[in-house]
Amino acid sequence: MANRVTLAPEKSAKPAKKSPARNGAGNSAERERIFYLFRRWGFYEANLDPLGFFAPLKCPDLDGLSGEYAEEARRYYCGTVGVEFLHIPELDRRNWIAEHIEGAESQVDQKKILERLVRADLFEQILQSRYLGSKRFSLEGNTALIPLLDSILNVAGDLGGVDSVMAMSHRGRLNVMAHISCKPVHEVVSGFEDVDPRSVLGAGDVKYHVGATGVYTTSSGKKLNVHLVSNPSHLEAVDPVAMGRTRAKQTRHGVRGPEIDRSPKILNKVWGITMHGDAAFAGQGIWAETLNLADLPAYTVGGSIHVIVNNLIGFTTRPSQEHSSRYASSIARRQSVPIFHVNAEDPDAVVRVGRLAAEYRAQFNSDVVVDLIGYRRHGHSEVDDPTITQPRLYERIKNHPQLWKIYAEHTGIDATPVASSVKQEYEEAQRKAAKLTKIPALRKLPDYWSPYNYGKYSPSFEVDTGLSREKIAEIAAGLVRTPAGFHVHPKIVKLLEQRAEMGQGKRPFDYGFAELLAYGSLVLEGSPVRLTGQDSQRGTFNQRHAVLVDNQTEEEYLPLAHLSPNQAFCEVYNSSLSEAACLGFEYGFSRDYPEGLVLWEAQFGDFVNGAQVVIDQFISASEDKWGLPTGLVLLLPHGYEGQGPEHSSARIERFMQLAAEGNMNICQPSSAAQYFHLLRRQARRPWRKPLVVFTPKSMLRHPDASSPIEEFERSRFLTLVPDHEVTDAQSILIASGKVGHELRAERRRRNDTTTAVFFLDQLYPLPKDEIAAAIAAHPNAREIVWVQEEPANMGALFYVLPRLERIAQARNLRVRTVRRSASASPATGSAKAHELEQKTLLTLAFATTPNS
Ligand SMILES: Cc1ncc(C[n+]2csc(CCOP(=O)(O)OP(=O)(O)O)c2C)c(N)n1
Repeated sequence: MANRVTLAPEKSAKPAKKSPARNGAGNSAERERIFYLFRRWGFYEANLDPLGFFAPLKCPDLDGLSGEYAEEARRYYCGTVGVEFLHIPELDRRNWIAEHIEGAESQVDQKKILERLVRADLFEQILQSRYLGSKRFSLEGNTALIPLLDSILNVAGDLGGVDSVMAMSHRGRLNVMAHISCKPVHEVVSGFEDVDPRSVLGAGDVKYHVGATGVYTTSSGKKLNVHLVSNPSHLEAVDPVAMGRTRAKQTRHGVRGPEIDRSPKILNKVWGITMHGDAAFAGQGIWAETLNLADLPAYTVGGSIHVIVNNLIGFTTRPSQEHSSRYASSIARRQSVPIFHVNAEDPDAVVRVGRLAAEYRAQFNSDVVVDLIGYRRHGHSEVDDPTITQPRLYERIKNHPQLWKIYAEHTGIDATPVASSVKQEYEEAQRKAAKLTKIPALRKLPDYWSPYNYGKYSPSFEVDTGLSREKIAEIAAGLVRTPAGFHVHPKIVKLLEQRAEMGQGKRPFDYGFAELLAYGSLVLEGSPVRLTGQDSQRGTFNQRHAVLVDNQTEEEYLPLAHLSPNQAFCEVYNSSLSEAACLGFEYGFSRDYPEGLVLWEAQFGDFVNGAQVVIDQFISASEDKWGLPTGLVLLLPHGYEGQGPEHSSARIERFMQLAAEGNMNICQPSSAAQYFHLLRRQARRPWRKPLVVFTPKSMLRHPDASSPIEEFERSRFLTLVPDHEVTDAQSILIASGKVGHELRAERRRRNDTTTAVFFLDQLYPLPKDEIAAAIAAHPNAREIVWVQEEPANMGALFYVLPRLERIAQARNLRVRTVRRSASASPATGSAKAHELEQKTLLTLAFATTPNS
């Protein structure tokens, strides 16, 4: 294998398009046999690595094949493009690819390609010379990415595209910002100047993580908004976020009242394009989870284009240490997705592959993978010395010319004029950046954000959330209505009867129906609702039944989508069995649907830790890092009920630890009506913050937590629920969630009239004034007791205690805490041990301290 790939000569002599099946007469069977083998195995022998280290693999099935047919097929399938597509079961898709690969080559604009390569390379070089020693994660070695994206966007624009949502990590990000997101070069470069550090103390992000939005103009003059999604360092975590944003933008284009149009016309308006490193593509689970969402009704975006910016290295690690497969892309083979491998030093082939990928996506609304194989000119970052670990590779790279020079020589186009004008232009941009005194503002949020506030809380955001009895009755009637001929399951017939009674005020509401009442009221008021989670349609605890299933046909019916022809849309989906990708997707959706109530539900609260990266990097911090708000809701079943260490805790402590600067609301509603008001508050307030809700399990239908209809008429969610049963308490117990009900039951059992029990329904921001006011209603109280089910090292204890102590100090009250002993695991595995522990908690809570 030569050290350097010689570019394939301009191939003009390919035969005209012909269907593989319709080809020739006499020897057609033999031709077809040979072509089949090359279609099946040819990619192994393709010449994909510009430096020749990743050599073609001799394939026994192709060994010894010669003659006219073999030569022709080899030209198509073993050149600088290798296609994996015979794992796709759909024949029309396979035929489409074969016809396009074996058809006449499309024209490319070589002058334009050269100009883009010059820009991509010189951009990096100017940064290298001006900011030596700064990290920029250069694209050099894979600069063909820029013409590749050009060709994808050109097709997108011609097919009606108006938006493209892009995700990528560090590598080449600045280059893409400048050349694809079309952020002015001096603004991109300004990141290196690091002006005005005081404006971002404790906040902001590094230059190669922030997002960029701009307008891209295609060759035919079409305009596309390009949104490069802000990205944390955690590789691939941004993928589901970009997909969720794509889906939300498509939904915006397709909403027709309660209906959403997902026809190809709408899907082609918004194009999701994700870029990946080869090591990350092969290794990161969140990416595998995201890919699996591609064709699911809850998540599909009508196909995304995935580009592996493959430099055959990950930091210092070789591919043979990164993945068990020959290609980094192989995980995509589990789905009906074609994979185009292309040598990044054949820019004409790269552009053609980009075009094919985009056309395929539009034709079949399918995902596509483009594996762009180049190299990495510098170390992992520019301050790393790669010769320590890859001396042979870097010896070769040292003498390897830049792509634009290779391409100029190959095409015979004189690159000197364009190179000198681009150089001048970028040097001028650098000088302009050096003179800036303020960080250029991120592009402003889209117009649909303008009715909403974020940032600091103001009491003026509060709105009444109660409903009149008539309204409740009307919504409830709609929620129990089924279409004529729909066969309702006998158990659900009973449930619907009970729900009808709730709506008429004849029986108290449980959580399940209170929740649906909230959603129903919102869609009627014009706020869309989207709820996803594992088994969320029925509800893990058999409590929700948002989606009804015909007992004979298994057809599904969502009453929430049929309340009125003028309502907003409602979607309730069972999700894939993923936490990270599914939560990331909903975060992305919420970013582009502020007017909607977007909820993600964990099956049990503890499973949320599978999505910890999304919580840490996006939900709790995106406003602080990137100025990007969200009103996403997390529903996390929580409560100590003797089900063992794994089904008890949604890890309240982790959310409390992430809480700062008013970045989210963390709540545990103590009754069905409180849950109803909380959900309505989240949607109706003109203020967007993430909301974490710890939801009940055994209390879902418990009479103590059920609410009479009057509770839905009252105006608002109470952050603290005071105690009206005991008027002059000596001891005040403060708890959140189920244990509060157990404390009140224990008080009844003891005929205790001296102990008040408050529910803290909002843990963060802590309602200090409300707590102080409720305490003041008990002037003879001697102590405040914080009671929690969680062990001492968990729950809200560490957060609440010092703040309660400050409130208590003002009244000279003692503060005690009652909780399980600190523990390495959240809960006991024995139901009996749990009972004993729970009894002890209650006993200790009522063990009032003697008069002091
Ligand atoms: C989840 C995660 N683990 C580890 C890292 C540290 N890290 C940053 S880049 C990198 C190598 C990535 O290699 P590859 O995906 O091939 O992209 P490249 O940098 O080569 O373009 C690693 C391990 C990270 N950013 N995220």
